[in-house]
Amino acid sequence: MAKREKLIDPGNWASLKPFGIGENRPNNYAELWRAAKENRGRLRYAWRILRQGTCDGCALGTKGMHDWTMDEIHLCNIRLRLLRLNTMPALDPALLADAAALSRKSGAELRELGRLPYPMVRRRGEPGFTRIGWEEALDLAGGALREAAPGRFGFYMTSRGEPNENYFAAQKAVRALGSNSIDNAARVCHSPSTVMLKETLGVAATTCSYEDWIGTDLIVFIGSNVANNQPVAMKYLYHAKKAGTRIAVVNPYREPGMEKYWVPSNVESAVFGTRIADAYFQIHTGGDVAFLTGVLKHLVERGWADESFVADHTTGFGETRDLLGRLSWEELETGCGLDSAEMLRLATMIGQARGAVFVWSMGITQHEFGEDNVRAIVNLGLSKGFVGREGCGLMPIRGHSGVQGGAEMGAYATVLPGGSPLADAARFSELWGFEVPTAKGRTAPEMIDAAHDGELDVLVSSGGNFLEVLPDPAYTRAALSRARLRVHIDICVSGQMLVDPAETVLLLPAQTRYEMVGGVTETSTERRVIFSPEVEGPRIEGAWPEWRIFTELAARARPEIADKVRYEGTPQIRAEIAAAAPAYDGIQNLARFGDQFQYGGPRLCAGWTFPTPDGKARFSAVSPPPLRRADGSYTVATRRGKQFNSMVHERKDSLTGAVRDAVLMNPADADREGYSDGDPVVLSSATGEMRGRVLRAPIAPGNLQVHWPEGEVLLDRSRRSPQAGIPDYKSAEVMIKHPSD
Ligand SMILES: Nc1nc2c(c(=O)[nH]1)N[C@H]1C(S)=C(S)[C@@H](COP(=O)(O)OP(=O)(O)OC[C@H]3O[C@@H](n4cnc5c(=O)[nH]c(N)nc54)[C@H](O)[C@@H]3O)O[C@H]1N2
Ligand SMILES: Nc1nc2c(c(=O)[nH]1)N[C@H]1C(S)=C(S)[C@@H](COP(=O)(O)OP(=O)(O)OC[C@H]3O[C@@H](n4cnc5c(=O)[nH]c(N)nc54)[C@H](O)[C@@H]3O)O[C@H]1N2
Ligand code: SF4
Ligand SMILES: [Mo]
Repeated sequence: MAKREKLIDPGNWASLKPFGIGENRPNNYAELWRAAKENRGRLRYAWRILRQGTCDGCALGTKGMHDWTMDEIHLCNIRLRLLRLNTMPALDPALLADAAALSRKSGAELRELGRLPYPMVRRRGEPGFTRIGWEEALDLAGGALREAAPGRFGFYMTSRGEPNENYFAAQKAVRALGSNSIDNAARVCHSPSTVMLKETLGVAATTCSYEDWIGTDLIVFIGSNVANNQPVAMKYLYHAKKAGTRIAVVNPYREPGMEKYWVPSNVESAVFGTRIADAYFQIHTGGDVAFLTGVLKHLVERGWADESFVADHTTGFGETRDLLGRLSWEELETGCGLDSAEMLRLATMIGQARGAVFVWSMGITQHEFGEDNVRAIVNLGLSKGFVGREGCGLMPIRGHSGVQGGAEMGAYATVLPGGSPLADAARFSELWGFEVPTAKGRTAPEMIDAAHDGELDVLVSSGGNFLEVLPDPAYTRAALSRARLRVHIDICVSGQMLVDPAETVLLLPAQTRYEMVGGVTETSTERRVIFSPEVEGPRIEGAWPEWRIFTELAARARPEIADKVRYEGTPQIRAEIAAAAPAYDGIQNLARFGDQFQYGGPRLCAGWTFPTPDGKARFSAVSPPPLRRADGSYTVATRRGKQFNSMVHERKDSLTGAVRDAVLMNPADADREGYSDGDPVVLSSATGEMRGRVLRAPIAPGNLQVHWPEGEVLLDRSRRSPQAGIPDYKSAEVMIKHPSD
């Protein structure tokens, strides 16, 4: 595959206006200034974190400010915005004495108070938190865990910043307590991708490397907005385009950053911008199965599929082809809102490509039919044998830096370390010397259900903020207020901590990944296990590494197995990860800055042997889901703006121009309803109402988008996907009205 890049390439310029004057685009130099100002007093520490640490933002993965894909600086404004979480000093514990006053603050104001310095407790009837010692706090929580039956506690972990070592120690501690009820943010993120890739290919991770993007014939982005969410990926795309790669985007909204982008550190792109998408397919929200199946139908009917690959290395193609024959064009067109000619346009791009990478993200997974969406993508990839070779791959691009490792370490209610099924518990019982349960644990949303129904005595939440990351905040708030003991392990204050205690709320201060003695590892989207050393700098006196908090909780609850769950440090945890998860063999040798390995090599399924029972990949016959929208209603998806998940950073998203309460609406819909830009509107669903302001935007008609967490009030918590149990964050049915109506 040709990887030679053109020196300059005006064909890919976004604009002849230098620096994209007048366009919505982030100002990266202002971001640098801002970071310097925010971290003043701790600038040297901030700089060491950037230079020596593995980025704690998204899951592209770095060593310091470099990576393994290109020979350039790797840094973006997400990382700069997150720096302060690592450098800020401790807060004054007296500030936590008045929970009601704190509840009136925004999430950003709470974070800005500073780092949690000591364990704090608040009992029912008390106005706020008071300091307690670690011993007392651990005994209190350990005692409650000892008394609770294994079905009556749940552990959740964010993926924000979390290293593999914390996940591994935590899941082992929970299993030592006799339960599999430990889950992490991967559940609400890419869980349908992992479960379906395992079922269809026998692997549960991205099959290729980022370098497969550069110079391949085609990259297809489906429900993924890397311009906002993995910004350095835009640099990879700049290089890919210069090497001749074409890019197609399947998305209801014409993401401005996916159309054209100004890569700040590449002179040509910084001045003239880069045209990213060569073709844009604006389907209906939830229209992916219909659209991609239509594309597949064209590919198969025109004889563009790779028949020998399909015959020799896959099963299930017969049923899929039969189904394609039965599905009418009309049905597929109505399902996605685009006509068969558009399906043919993408089919032609795929048909002509010698290699292609399919990249997908939350627009695919966060649906009631997330698994079917992933199946439809895998079908397309398999039809051309676009897996296991150079320039080809299936890539569920990951969000949080910790999220790829979270489930692979077993911090997951449905699998053990290394993705082993719960049925393999006996192997782990032998390894660890205590009985590992086989019953499925509660997933994150199920923990909240259990708490709501009075069936949870202890809820331990490491980071995250259920009030802002799950549908239906009123329900979540009620649930939180019913768990007898809540333990929040965190680095700063968040809204969920302030919900009144049923009996007791404990706050336990954690260290960041850069503070942890012995260093830590994270796993990136491309399965690279990267060492991140301890970075010299100021420390929060009372904060503990999380692995130690989890293991101490288990040790206090079950003193008889205390020595089986305790560790001396992160090197010992890594040694045990290598023993528990064979793919991670090698992690025990990572000890210095720059140490890393890519498990499975650059490409999984290389040589077309699939680790499935019969060695073949599987097609799945998937039908488009029924369209459920009632007359006059709209489908609303929640999206990201200038934020890092529940942590909102800015009122206005500089890529889209949307302010926090913007309701992105198709101009024809806005005209028909009589709305101009900025007009106040109320969106109402069966769950709740949200006030917003219309922003006319290039989005497929009948579809709306709002930011989350604000949009969480509209979402139906009972809509979850069948296998992975991911909440449907991307298609709520709403009516729209003027506030005075
Ligand atoms: N700056 C920043 N970076 C982040 C994060 C952040 O919050 N802020 N979060 C991190 C995390 S945890 C994650 S998981 C990733 C998320 O990264 P993304 O998945 O890219 O983020 P989202 O904004 O949720 O939306 C994805 C895209 O799906 C589209 N979409 C919505 N519904 C549909 C649909 O039905 N079909 C299709 N084809 N497309 C649809 C939306 O228009 C949007 O462009 O980003 C990570 N990186
Ligand atoms: N409506 C809607 N909801 C969604 C989504 C969506 O697209 N739409 N996306 C979902 C997705 S993809 C994801 S991944 C989840 C994210 O869900 P989570 O991972 O649960 O949430 P975050 O917002 O990333 O968590 C941020 C909080 O974690 C804490 N924190 C920050 N850094 C650290 C640290 O280093 N250690 C510890 N222990 N705590 C820390 C802080 O309290 C901070 O407020 O949200 C999901 N929720
Ligand atoms: S693109 Fe992701 S990994 Fe790279 S610097 Fe930005 S947040 Fe970090
Ligand atoms: Mo995510």
